[in-house]
Amino acid sequence: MFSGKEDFKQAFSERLETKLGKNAKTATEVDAYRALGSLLQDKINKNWLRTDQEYKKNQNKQVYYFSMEFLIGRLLGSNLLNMQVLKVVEEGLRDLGLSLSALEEKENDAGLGNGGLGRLAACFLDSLATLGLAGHGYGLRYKYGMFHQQLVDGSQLELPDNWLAQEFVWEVRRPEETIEVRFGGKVSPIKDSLGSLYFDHRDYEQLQAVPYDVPVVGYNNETVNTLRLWSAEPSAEDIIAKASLKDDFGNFLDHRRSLTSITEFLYPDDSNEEGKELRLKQEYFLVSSGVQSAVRSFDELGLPLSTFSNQVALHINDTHPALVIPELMRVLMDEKGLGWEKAWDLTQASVSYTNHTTLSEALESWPIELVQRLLPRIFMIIVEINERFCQSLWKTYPGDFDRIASLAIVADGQVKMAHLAIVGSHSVNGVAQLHTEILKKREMKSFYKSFPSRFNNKTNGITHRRWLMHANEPLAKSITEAIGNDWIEQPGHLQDLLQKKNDNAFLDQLYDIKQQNKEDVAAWVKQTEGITIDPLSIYDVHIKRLHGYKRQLLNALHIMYLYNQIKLNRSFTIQPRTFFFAAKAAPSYYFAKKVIKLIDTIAGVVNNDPDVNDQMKVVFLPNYSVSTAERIIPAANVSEQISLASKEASGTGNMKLMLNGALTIGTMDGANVEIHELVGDDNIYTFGLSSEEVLEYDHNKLYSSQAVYETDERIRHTLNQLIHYSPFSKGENVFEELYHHLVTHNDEFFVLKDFADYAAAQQRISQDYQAKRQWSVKSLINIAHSGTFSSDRTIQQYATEIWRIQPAKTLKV
Ligand code: B1H
Repeated sequence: MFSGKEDFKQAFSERLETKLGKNAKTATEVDAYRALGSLLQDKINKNWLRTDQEYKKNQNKQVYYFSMEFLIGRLLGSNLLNMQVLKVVEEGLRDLGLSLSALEEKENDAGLGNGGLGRLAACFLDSLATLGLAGHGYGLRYKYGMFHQQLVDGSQLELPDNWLAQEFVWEVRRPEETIEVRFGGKVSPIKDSLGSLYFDHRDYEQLQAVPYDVPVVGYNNETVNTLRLWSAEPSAEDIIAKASLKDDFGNFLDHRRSLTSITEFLYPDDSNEEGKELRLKQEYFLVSSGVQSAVRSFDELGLPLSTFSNQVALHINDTHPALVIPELMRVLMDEKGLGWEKAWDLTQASVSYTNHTTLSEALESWPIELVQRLLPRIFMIIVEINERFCQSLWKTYPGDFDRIASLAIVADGQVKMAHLAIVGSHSVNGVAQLHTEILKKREMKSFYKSFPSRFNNKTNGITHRRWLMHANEPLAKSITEAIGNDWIEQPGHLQDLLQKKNDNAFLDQLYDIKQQNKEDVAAWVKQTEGITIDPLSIYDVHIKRLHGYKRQLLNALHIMYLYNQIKLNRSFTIQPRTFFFAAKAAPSYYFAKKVIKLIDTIAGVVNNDPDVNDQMKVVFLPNYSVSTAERIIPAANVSEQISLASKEASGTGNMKLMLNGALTIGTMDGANVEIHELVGDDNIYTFGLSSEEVLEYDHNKLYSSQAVYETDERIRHTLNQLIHYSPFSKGENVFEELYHHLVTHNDEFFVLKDFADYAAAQQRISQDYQAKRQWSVKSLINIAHSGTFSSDRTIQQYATEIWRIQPAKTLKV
């Protein structure tokens, strides 16, 4: 790489000069960032080419991970880390009067995702490359990523995220690998002279999918995989055809705009299906370009088509890319000439599917009319898949119309994407034990009965390289000093930390590192938000998308309650706390936006009231992003994971916070259940209804929020402050709907039901935090058990149990 600091300095200065015509004195920080990125890209390119050649030479099976989202964040820091040149570069830059962390700040976050699902895809890529596995991402190169959030008078304002305005130094445009994608038109079956059937597709609209490849650098090895992001462009023929209509140049421009609009922006609706035509176009655009490109790479191997599924695995990240199934069928039949059965066997054997949610509002289904109009050939294939599937059901359950209707892929005027994904794949997995059990026992029960061996669990994971080694360098360093560096490549070794449970010097060190991180955050909050916070207070962190089921409202009401206690009873004191929130609401999610407004209002009241503000502060960090998470997580003491049990499929923020020594206050939901199992009762604060109880209450309509409201005086008083004159309502009726949601409309997410138990758990935290040494031990136990949640573990399981792949032998792992 670089033979030393001086070597780096020379190469860097040369690059500044040759690329930008600058030197260390005249260069801006952005210049320096771009020069550094381009220099690293040179180094990466060598291994990138080699990795590709080795995979081809060894005929390694290739995994293509199809995802509408890759929330990769910044790449400079993690690439430097994985390439093992962080120190050399940092010191070299310092000699030149530049600060690496300042340059890192100049990189725009690649915010090509909503939240957990997209970030998971990014962590998986890091682990695939690190384990030397041939796994690549297929995604979309959205011109505008996740919107920028601003708070104006406490209300969320969405601003476009023009992240490509500044050059994205890591991508390489590869026009020679362009793929044609077709929409619309008419398809008719035609018999040729030999009597065989083919499908004639006319009057379609043709688009070019141009790939932009981003290298994915493995940690301390020679593997560089590819994240291929597709961008929509009008095809050359189309431009010529339309441009020749000279008198209609305006129409031509409109046409061009409508074509390129496919990859214009990321849909910002986390867990909520909008059903927009453009979204379906995006999904098919990703799927068609990815499938065709995977098949093209397979063709280059010169192997018989019958070996396709030994060479290629196509993984779909939720149902959004489920059209991979009919698209691969189309290519295998219409372009490669296979018959239905052979094509179907290869398709099923290649495709695997991960489910990420059981929320009914997030389940994708598309109107028949739309699918037929936009994708006529794909629709024909879906109908045929459905026919054959229903016929097989009829054999097993003759006469059972209801069952067959409930399992059908095409029913009620809709194409049900989850049904398509299950039927067309060989593996269906949930993302945490509890979630997979719920899929098997409830949401997908009938499918599970028909294909039990298809269902399996793969508990999510996170890359400890980004989330510990990069985000919290001092902690990583101190862990290595304590137990050596085995944990870096085998995160299970973090368990060795348990030996340090009674080591006072080490526990002091843990405490001091956390304290320093808290001070850094206090300085940053002061600078960016103008709020003074106490670094000795408990940092209580609730960071994730805003959604009813995630229950930010429960946390907010509890803060109001604490505020009231202190105000009413001057001898009542609490262990000082700073409550952090960060959350984006989907732009059309009215309820979620009201909760943001409430949190901001509470912050205004609490932070400006001298009676309470030496004991509590509330901070809403705007524009939650990967970079914000990297700042706040290392400073957290308490991790809020308080979703209504059964609703959060897994969660991954819970894992990142645990890895950084925060203690979880959480319901027995998603992966919290597995955290609890690992750390034991004493090292986590669990509360609330269990998932069975929730399902039971829901099923039998047993819950009455009104009854809770009437019996619990604390709740009644707090809720009344939303509608009566109070410091929070200020006599206006801004929060009336929240009140009615909770009281009149029976509180869909059981906030009132779990309130008392939550308050009690919070009180235990306040008490326990005072025993400083004991708290550090708890924190250590959490860190020690977090190795289980490394995405290296998760990816190893996907590799052996689903994709059946092994590392390339000739690359250094
Ligand atoms: C998750 C989504 C999601 N589940 C629809 N489902 C989307 C659904 O744009 N859309 O239409 C976008 C995202 N995201 C999350 O996945 C779960 O809620 C988390 O519990 C889980 O940890 C994460 C990763 O598995």
